[in-house]
Amino acid sequence: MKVHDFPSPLADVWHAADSAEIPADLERRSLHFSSTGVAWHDAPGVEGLSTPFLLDLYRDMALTRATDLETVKFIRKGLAFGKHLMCTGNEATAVGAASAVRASDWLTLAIRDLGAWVARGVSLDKLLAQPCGRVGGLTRGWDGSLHMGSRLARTIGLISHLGTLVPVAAGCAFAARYRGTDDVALAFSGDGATSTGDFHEGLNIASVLNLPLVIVIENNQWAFGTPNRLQYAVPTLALRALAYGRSVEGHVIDGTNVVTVYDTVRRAVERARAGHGISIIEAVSMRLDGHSIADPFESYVPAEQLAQGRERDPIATFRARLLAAGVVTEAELTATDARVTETVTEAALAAEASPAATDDNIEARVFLPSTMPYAPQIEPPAEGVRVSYHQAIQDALREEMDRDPNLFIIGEDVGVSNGAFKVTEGFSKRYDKLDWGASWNASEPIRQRRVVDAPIGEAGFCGLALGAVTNGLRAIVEFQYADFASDAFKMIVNYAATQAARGMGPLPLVFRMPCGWAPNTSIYHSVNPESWFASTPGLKIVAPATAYDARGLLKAAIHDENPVLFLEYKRLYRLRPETIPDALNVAMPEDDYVVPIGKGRVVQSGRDLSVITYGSQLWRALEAVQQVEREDGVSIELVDLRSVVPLDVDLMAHSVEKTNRALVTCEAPWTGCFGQTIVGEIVRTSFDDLDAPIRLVAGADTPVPFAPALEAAHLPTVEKLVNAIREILGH
Ligand SMILES: Cc1ncc(C[n+]2csc(CCOP(=O)(O)OP(=O)(O)O)c2C)c(N)n1
Repeated sequence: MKVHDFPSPLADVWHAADSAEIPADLERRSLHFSSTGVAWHDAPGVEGLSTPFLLDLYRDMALTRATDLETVKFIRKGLAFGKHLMCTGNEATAVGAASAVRASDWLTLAIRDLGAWVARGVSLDKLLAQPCGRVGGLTRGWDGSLHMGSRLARTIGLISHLGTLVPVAAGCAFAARYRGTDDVALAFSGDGATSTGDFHEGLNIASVLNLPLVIVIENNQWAFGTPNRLQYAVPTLALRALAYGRSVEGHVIDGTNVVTVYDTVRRAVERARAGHGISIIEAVSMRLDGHSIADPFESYVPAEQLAQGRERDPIATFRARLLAAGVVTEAELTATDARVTETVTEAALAAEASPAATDDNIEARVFLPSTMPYAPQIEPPAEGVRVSYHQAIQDALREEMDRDPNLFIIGEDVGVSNGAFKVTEGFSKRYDKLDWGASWNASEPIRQRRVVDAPIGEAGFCGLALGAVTNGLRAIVEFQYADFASDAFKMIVNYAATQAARGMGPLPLVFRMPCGWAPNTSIYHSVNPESWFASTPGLKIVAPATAYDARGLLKAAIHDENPVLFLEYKRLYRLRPETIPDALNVAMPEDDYVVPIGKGRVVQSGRDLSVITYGSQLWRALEAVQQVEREDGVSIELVDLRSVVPLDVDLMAHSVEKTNRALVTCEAPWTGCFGQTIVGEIVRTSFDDLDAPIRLVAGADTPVPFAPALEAAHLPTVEKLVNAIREILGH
């Protein structure tokens, strides 16, 4: 693409980027973009670095290559399995960049970053045991070669979903700054991964919050089988830095020269550490092997391009450069090569000796144990305060924010305007001393720390929260409506839910999701999202229907070491206690308490039928139960499960054992709703106790409509429940 006549003040920048002979120019000089314009900088020589350090860089690249090759040998011998993605060609970028940060900085990795592990000093035994599914691997057999991380080494391994880790890296940087340290986060990304929305959302939020972040784009010309020219339409990816803000800078550098990478990243890291802004470094190289070892890449990569890439092999060229500069001898390099071979051979033996991963109880890996600071309380007290559902959530949040200075809230509009439903009313003033009315036109930067207004982009702010929590904070993410959680789906199901299985330790994060039907909310603001998430192990899901449960479950969720989805029902928010039916207008104890996650409650006991539900459907169920009891003189037990995952299977079984009849109801549409899972559990545990078929009353299989008559046709109304209850009782 040629854009010489680009009609804007940025024309010179575009011109420089567009006409640069990449990669040829980059051997000699690097291209730099900033808000002040474009500049070329000479590539650094080896002279400024000590010989031992240069030899370390050489050794780490050689160790990376040798470990990669050993893994392929393992696969051929049948010791390792899964597909291996080689890093050949990328050693200089991974090793150079990872050597430019300190141990307390965070790294998030992309596909070809074995070299970063090596530079971080993580044992090769672990790196080789990983693809063999051995106990000695970083995930102890729970994933293969790439998807491994180490909290200890402050390194977050790739999850499969590309782009996801840029917001997560922003979160690591957020937590560093939150605690007042000067640590930074460095995120690696492939060139292809830059096309994802997450990459953009992460950069945007990091730039708005001025976080200490460095991005290294490993531009190896190909994303699997797609060449760059079909991936993006800018002359270089680093040019995009200018779109993210005045203090964001871009560099295009030779990614095959370890010294250039090291030097550029080191400067960018210092800049980030000093609070001067984000840098996007595009390190240009060539993928010298297939996407994976199963990929016949020579059938689609032009032979000439591959030959050019092989001439620029990062290890061979560095060797030649060191010798040409006269800083090391051939003998020193040969001795280093011999040590590399020896180290990898020893590591391979150790990996082979590591036992294969087996486990008697694989489910124990899904959730980490949690300790609650307050007494668990299953039943509400007879006497105590009665507040609205909204007030109960707000009180729980405020009390926990008061207690734990490491707890923060992030979401759209939660600060300046107190949140879409005003749940965080006054929080911004209380915790961040932000008085927007007085400071809206002041020139100083806006200070938000504990109550953070996020730019619109659920993946961006959820990812930020995930990174911050991985780096030691606790977080509450507020979604404006649960419906928008679909924009953050991979953050929740692919990152948060897998944290424990990936061996990355606790993830104390609550996703607050205002959900469910309320009058006229229709298609996009009414979802009951539990079945989107319940089939993903690793997420706890709670669904309180009373103020008492909301307060107790929110506190339990905040203190849980695992991600919890807190479903809050917006149609219940503002109901005043005096208007609430007695059975649901439950009192709260004076003292702090938690409602244990996974424990339901019998709202009223009965003999003839068990009505089992959760969430706001409890309200319709109660009305229906009371009507049938009144009109037909029967006795019905009403069970509120309160939690969806884990599910209180015992409570349901005990109830059905007593009544011998069951009706399950939930508000979500019929097909695939969580009510179906509940029915399945009752069949599994209580089939022999049943004297009548189980009935399920759920929403109709339509989107939620808008007009009142259509709403009534869609919803599992009191009338539909009454009819179903009578049918079962008449069986
Ligand atoms: C969001 C997402 N879509 C698709 C894939 C499948 N996939 C795995 S690797 C890859 C190409 C990655 O290219 P790039 O980001 O340039 O990294 P490289 O492999 O070149 O280092 C694709 C499409 C994925 N992992 N994530």
